Amino acid sequence: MSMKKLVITEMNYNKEAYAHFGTKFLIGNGYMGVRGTMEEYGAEYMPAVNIAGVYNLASPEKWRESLNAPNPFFAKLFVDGEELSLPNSADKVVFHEHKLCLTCGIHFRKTTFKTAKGNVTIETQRFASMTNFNTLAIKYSVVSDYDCLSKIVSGIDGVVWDINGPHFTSFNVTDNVVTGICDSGVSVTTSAKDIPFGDVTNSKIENGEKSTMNELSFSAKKGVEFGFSKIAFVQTSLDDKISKEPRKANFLLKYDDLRNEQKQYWEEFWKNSFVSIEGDEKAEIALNYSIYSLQIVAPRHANALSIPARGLSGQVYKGAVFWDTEMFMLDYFILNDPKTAKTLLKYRVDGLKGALEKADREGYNGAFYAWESHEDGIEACSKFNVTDVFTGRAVRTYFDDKQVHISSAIAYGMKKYVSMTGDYSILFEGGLDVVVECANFYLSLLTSRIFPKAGSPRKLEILDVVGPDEYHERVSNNAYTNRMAKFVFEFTLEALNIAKKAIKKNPSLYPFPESLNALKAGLKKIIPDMIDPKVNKDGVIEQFDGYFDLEDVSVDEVRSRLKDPREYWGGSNGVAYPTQVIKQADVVTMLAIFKDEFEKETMQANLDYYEPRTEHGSSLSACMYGLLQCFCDVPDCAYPMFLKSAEVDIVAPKKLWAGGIYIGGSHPASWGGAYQMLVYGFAGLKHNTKTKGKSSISFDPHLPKHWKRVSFNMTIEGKKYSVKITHDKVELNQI
Ligand code: IFM
Repeated sequence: MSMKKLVITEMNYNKEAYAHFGTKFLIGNGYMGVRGTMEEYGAEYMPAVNIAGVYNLASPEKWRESLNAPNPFFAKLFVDGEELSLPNSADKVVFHEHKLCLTCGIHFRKTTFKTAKGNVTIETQRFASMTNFNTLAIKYSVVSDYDCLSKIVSGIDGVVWDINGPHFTSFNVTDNVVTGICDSGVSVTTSAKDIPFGDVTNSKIENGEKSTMNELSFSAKKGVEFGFSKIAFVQTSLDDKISKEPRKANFLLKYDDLRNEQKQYWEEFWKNSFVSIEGDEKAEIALNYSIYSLQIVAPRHANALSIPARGLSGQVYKGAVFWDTEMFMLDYFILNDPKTAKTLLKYRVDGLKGALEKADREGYNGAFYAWESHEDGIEACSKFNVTDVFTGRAVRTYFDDKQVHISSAIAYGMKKYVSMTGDYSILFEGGLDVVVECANFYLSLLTSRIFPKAGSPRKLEILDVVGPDEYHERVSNNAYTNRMAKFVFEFTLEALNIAKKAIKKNPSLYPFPESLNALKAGLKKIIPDMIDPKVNKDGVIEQFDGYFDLEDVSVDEVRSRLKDPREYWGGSNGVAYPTQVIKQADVVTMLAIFKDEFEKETMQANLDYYEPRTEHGSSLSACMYGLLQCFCDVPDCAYPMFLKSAEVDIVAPKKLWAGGIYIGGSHPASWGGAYQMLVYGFAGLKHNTKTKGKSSISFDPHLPKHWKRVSFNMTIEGKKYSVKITHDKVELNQI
């Protein structure tokens, strides 16, 4: 597969775009993400070294969230006493280029300032090492076209951007080391070593209360480069718990060696993971950007860790893990990096404790997984999760206590992993307990009416939930939730059968208590009694009881009813609530998942009905519509949905506020959704699970007209394949 150089570039300085570019130019390595902000930016411009899996609550009236480490990339330039920095010196900028090289995993910046005497150019390159997980590196060079006396202040800035902070209530600062300490005892240490180059005339260290800075003075000659390289290390007090290996500060590492390693890592990575889309460079770049982005948030350093809904781009959504991982991102890892896929699922095994506690707290049995999950499955979602923009008052939301479909996503993830990798080990490492407890949870949600409507049989229903469309809260018989609950029952039976067989061969694998036989018998009886979705005369499935009776107006009409663009559309006060306008794919998600159970006409009828009524207010929406459009063989309609998903963080964001809450940052579910669209939608991959010990791989491609050929590699059941698809040919080769 030929691989072009993949680079994302922005020319000219745009002060207003700092939040968007911080996300768009993100680097990371799974241990941490570093926002693509300028080196000289202070906390108000949202720089962040966001750490995976480490959380803190700053004070009871705030929300628990992930931590940002003291920033070792801070640097500011002074030339002949004049500060040259952004945004302060924006009026002096004569050239500005901001680049992210996906091919080598390095962030570049070049800015030329015009001073009274001539031009001064800063060039930086920096990366988060893919081979040394707690390690960051930067090279900062300056060149002027006149002789000057310069100073670079380079250090570790402990004044970090926080949403629900400040988290560090005390600091330990010594030369080139800053430790931020939270009241909980959790601490984060950033240490660094600067190696200056050029004619250094003086260097001294200034330690403040929260920061340590090197002041490097240079006597600079016209045209001669000066600056520094720096290797930095981030460590947390939880490293031993989270990481596979202890994380050390290794000051023997050299910038150039690390950079070479970094380039080699990415070269190898792309050899296997580049997806070629001949005939559409824009789509190719966007999809590979999504793949790069998934790779930089993949927790390869950990045994059991997952990916937050905003990746490692900051603390939005509390740095929490959502159903986004299992429903949207997991497939990419299953097909490309099954080890990481297992790490993601093991996070849910560790989270079972929190899920059992949540179910108990809410009055159910089994495992009720968190809507916003922190370590050990703790629910991070507040019962008042949005703010009324007019009164400033917190509004009661039902994301955490009624979004019961989250548990089914975890079981669904287990099923996908087991069947596509052929690796059942996860079931015996806690996965089976997860699945069984999810089944117990849904069993405890089932209700049957004592007096069913005349003529209708007594059926099992699930009442009072929030489905994927979060705008309509506390609804009954959400078609998606009901089908997913049924899926959990079905998969539990399958998983228990797998377990029984494996235990026969190796009884020490899993203790199979008698209660599981009883569960099996119970599930078999219950499945046929579950209520079927309600379908109207046109084949449209009702999203929930009473949905068709709601006001039928357009998305634009509902939008026009907003009195403030930051208003929350959902909940009983929201503009969408009394209407059929929905936030994101709901019935459509169900159809995309269970496509083999429905006729094409039904899928198309539902697409036609729901698409005009969907705001796509969530980045999880477009890819599900796009997938279903592919399954309905209308790939050219699916194409804009694909671009919307793959380009989500490349183009300027449209919606940054929901009910007074900032929701900017990166969108891993959308990246994963774009990947699913490519592989399952356009390429039409089908992995048919084992019957009589055999499984098969087939393709039902639906390429957009202007695409010539799609090529990618994938791993299924431990075998690696190369796939090449054109409009009239499918080539699948084991490699
Ligand atoms: O998980 C999603 C949810 O479905 C819609 N709101 C945003 C969450 C995080 O991406």
